[in-house]
Amino acid sequence: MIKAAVIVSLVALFVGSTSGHTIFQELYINGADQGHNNGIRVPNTNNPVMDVSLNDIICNIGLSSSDAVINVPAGGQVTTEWHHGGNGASPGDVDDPIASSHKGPIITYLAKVSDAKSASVTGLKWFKVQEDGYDASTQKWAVDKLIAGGGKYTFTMPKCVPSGQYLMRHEIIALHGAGTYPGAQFYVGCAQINVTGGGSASPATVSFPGAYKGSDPGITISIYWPPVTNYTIPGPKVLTC
Ligand SMILES: *[C@@H]1O[C@H](CO)[C@@H](O)[C@H](O)[C@H]1NC(C)=O
Ligand SMILES: *[C@@H]1O[C@H](CO)[C@@H](O)[C@H](O)[C@H]1NC(C)=O
Ligand SMILES: [Cu+2]
Repeated sequence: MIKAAVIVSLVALFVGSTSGHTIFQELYINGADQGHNNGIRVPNTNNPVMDVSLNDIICNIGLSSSDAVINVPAGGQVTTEWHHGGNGASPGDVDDPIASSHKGPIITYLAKVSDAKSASVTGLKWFKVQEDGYDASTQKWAVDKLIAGGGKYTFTMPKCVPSGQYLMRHEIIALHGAGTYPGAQFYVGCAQINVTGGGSASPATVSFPGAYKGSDPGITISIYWPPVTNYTIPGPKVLTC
């Protein structure tokens, strides 16, 4: 009974928390800083998208433009950087880079485009190149790694991704209020990249909106009780080379 009471109060605390949002705002390629907001369609708000049926779910809303296209060697290390506000790290802000309540997966998709700096975000065909959900053995979510990294999260661009320009849709799904839909919070941004030295994969693709449903087990889920043992990351299978 005591356990149940604690869980109920924790749920109330987390669901009531509206601050602690986050924005994807910087890229590092093999450790090299590509510059603040450079080559990224950055949203003008740190509020989450909550309706998976809207175009907002593609790359977020109020997007900035950038003439930069970031070269990403296939097989290279891609580090993304997120912060609570739009201007980088805010020391002393307990909700930077994101509130610790905002547990959930980190997922990345690519869509082939002919000109990444000008491509429209609608009507694209996306494939998943990275996903990181929940590790029941360590009880850590992908977001816990992001927080431990001070807002930085690193993954490997699969070496078989064909060379060329892409929009890279990078996403955190915060599940603290996801017991009913709408409730999951989607933090999304899109980078403009140019994969170099790539391979010859031809992965199956999905559309946004369309790839996610409110009823997906990884989108409507209570992460507090019962304990999560088998979190299912939403969307298609990740590309393997
Ligand atoms: C993408 O990379 C290729 C190979 O290095 C280069 O020739 C091309 O100019 C690059 N395109 C952009 C938009 O940066
Ligand atoms: C976990 O597995 C159960 C039983 O197979 C399933 O009903 C549930 O939807 C799964 N949960 C997630 C989050 O995938
Ligand atoms: Cu939030």
